[in-house]
Amino acid sequence: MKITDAQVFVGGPGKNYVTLKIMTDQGVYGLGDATLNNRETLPAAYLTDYLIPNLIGMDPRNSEDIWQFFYRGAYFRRGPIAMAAFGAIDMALWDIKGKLANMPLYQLFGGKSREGAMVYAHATGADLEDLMDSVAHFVEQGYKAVRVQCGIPGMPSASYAVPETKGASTEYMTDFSGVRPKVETWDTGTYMRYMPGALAEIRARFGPDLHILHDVHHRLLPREAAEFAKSVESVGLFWLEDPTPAEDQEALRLLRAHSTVPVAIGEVFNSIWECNKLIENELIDFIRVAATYAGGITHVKRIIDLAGLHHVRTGFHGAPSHSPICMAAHAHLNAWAPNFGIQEYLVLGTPACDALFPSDHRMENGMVYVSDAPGLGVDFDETEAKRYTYSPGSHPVVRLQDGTIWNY
Ligand code: GCO
Ligand code: MG
Repeated sequence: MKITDAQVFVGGPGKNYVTLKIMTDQGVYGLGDATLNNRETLPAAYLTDYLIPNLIGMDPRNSEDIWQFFYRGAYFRRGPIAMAAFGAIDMALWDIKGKLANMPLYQLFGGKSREGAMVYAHATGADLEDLMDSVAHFVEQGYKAVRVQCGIPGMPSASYAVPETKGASTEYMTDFSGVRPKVETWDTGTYMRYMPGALAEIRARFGPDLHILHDVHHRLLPREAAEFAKSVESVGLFWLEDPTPAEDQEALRLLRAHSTVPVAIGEVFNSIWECNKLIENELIDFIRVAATYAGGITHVKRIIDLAGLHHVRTGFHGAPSHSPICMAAHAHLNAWAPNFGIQEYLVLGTPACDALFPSDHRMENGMVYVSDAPGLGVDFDETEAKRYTYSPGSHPVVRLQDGTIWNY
């Protein structure tokens, strides 16, 4: 069996999804997601210029060997661009494998460990009252878990992932007016004084059963993160995400020494080599990698298995940055993984997205039910794809009040 051709499409409803389609001489094709948010043309070029010419003629069933060929063959290993490109190929090869076996992927992994996989939504608000409305909206829809982010009184502009005005659109993370970023202002002291009380009010309003998550988005120093984690302990968070920039992994020992708050890290990691020390030293509770830029299903499965040895559960990244193809890969991994924790969930279910990526993975009452179709169980409508083109966008950048650049 041979790969005969592969194509890359960039575009989508409100997002530049990077979709790979691999064709074979047996008519079976596979789909992969190489979307690297706000840098989408780079994995697309890596695929088109270097990887696809090598793929043609390979046997698509040898997904492990193909993964190793590209990973080791690059010599300059890892990095989000390469790993997103390898990830897309890997997903597409697993999709083909499942279609050949006539089985949904979770069966090839070892079957279902659960019926539905719990997901969390993003509740946001320009202020706390606005956020409470947003949480209530998700609770009414049956969500059991929500990530909560709100504007901070006294903070000169919106803090991480919140709209600037009440009830405004949730398109707060990417500005598609070009590649020059808008600037947000951050003040750690204001955040640290306000947020613990706000989280306590959310807990008081919604009661003990709701799983509340909060994302610090890498903005605190290690000592500040330890103080913050200690101060929110009574809220009973499901997790505190990215309390510090994760380059300095030893720094988490300070947080661990002062707090039992569960910690989730890893959405910017692209290989097991960035996760292994955090996992082995049991400095985190949830690992946040994504099948897209952590090298696909083959590589993420290795991370899941390592995590399982150390009581670390999964909490895969599922921001709107990932297409439904990556989310389908996660749906299969989540159905199988014995150490599944939760899934961030934003993309599936919008009519435009469903039209471009038809699938019967189902979301109901805050749970995802995996599709039983062979392979990934998601398709790609190329006619629909013609409606979209690439539009450059950017994450905001963050500065302190005196102008110093800070962490987005
Ligand atoms: C999350 C993330 C995202 C990122 C985004 C960057 O927890 O979902 O922090 O919101 O900011 O994916 O591209
Ligand atoms: Mg995050």
